[in-house]
Amino acid sequence: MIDSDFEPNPEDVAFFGAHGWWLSGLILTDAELDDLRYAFERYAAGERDRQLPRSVLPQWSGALERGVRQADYLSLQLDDVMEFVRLPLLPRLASALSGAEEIRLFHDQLVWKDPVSLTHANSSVGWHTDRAYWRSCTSVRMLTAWIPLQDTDEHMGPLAVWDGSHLWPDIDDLHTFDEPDLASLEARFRALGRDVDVRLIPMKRGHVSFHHCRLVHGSYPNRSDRPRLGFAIHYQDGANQHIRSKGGADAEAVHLNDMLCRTNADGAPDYSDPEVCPVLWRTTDRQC
Ligand SMILES: O=C(O)CCC(=O)C(=O)O
Ligand SMILES: [Fe+2]
Repeated sequence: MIDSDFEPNPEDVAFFGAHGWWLSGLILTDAELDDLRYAFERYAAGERDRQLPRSVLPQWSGALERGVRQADYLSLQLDDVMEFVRLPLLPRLASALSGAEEIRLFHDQLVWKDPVSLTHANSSVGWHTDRAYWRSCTSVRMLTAWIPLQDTDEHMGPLAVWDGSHLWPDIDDLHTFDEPDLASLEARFRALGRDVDVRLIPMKRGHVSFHHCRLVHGSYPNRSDRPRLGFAIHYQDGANQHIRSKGGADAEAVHLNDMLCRTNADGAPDYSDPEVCPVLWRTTDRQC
């Protein structure tokens, strides 16, 4: 049965705190997921309801030659996707799991994996942390909801995590989403004495998983005969702000939001710009 009013209990919150991820029961309806899928098909066909404030990306980015492609900011371009992102259920769960009283949108991304074929032999997503891409953020409590658009069993490249790795000290620079050699990345951490505990999270359509921004995660190739679509909604807490910091190789950390958000009085990107990063949940209002 679908439980759209689901409330996490203290054990769920403690599980998220200890493991860095959490899997819901069936909480999304067929109608919600059908509308979302239809919106993604419209996007693939080149349709948009609105344009981004600036054109910052091509229609698809990623490793198209390996069968992995991403589309960003679909909520800002398609009304039905924004309607889905604004449903209170998922931001409410993000608030409960992270302990943040206010949840704002930070970014969203569709990851589309074609089935394995001769040309698309390695459609893995490299082990990475989302935090590595968010070094321009003050917050380390940010988190992601990952929503499969179809039943996603262990052969289809479901989300995979390194259990408990959000508590490790040395994962903040792991911007290796595009690095398909999963075994080498694992070997690097095993050599440091880390206990890499890979957990696959097979999911039914209607399930949602959440992961902490410091949790190492990725996914193996899609060995089914159908595309694997996963929609990630990335959340920031109300206190999050832009900060100047090093992003890797001495360059300053930059996020695409820096090109899209309005600037504050100091000229820094304002991650609370309601056009780009709307408030999705406030515990004090119970709903926005
Ligand atoms: O869809 C995937 O395989 C990766 C998703 C991901 O990196 C994320 O949701 O943060
Ligand atoms: Fe990620």
